[in-house]
Amino acid sequence: MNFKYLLPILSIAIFAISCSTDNETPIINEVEDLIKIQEIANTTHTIELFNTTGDFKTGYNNVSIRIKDNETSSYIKNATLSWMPMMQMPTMQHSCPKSEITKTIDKETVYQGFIIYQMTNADGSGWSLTINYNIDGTDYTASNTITVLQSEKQNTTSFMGSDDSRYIIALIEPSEPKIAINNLKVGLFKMENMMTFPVVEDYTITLDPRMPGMGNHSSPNNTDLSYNKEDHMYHGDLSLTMTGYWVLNLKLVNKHDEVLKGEDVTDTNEKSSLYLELEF
Ligand SMILES: [Cu+2]
Repeated sequence: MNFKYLLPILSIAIFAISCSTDNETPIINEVEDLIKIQEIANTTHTIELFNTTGDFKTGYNNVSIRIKDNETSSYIKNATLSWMPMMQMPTMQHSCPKSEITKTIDKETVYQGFIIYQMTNADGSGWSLTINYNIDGTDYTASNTITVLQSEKQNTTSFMGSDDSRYIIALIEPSEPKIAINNLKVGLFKMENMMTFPVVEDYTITLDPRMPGMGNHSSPNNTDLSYNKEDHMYHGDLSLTMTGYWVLNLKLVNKHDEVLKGEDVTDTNEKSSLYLELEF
């Protein structure tokens, strides 16, 4: 056979092979209902970060993650991941509370976890995010700066308890408050050091929601928050009787019934020093 016939046959063969390879690994989109926050790339992979808003904000952030192979553009299904958010301050750096990263249930290419940014700079700067991951026994890392915007309302706060420990508390649910008894879900973490923020177990968080704009009235049928061993969060009933701005006055109580932070709301004390806010 003449060489000039061989070349087109060869290229058709290569085309056919690459087509069949593509067909075996279709690129599936499992993040259609999410918005991309940012990509963090290295030479081999691109880490894609998603949530429902497309922004990182102070407070609780539920994050979905995909790892794209830069060469094949396919998404990795069998990675194990961990992450380290870091804030660079003028004189030191610190991390924040975060979960482990697990495969999202019923998804092949999506992993998820949460990060609770307790602060940010006015322009959203200061934070970086490092993703460490392992695929088929090989370790990789990808890192970049991220933007964390300031939430309008106080949905998280960092404070010193009377036991000289620093704590971080964050509002998780309701993400869409309703005029109803809402399932209130709060995360509580101890700042063990600049990098370590373990969950605090078996404390109690008392709840007294008030509307400062309307004579500081409360609502009926609220319950204090107790620790749930299943999801490692605190749960209680939050009664919201009307739309508007609410202050959730809290007191943090340890296992020995000692109040570590916060005060009762009274005629002379409008607000606890420990509180979260919401508006709807
Ligand atoms: Cu900071």
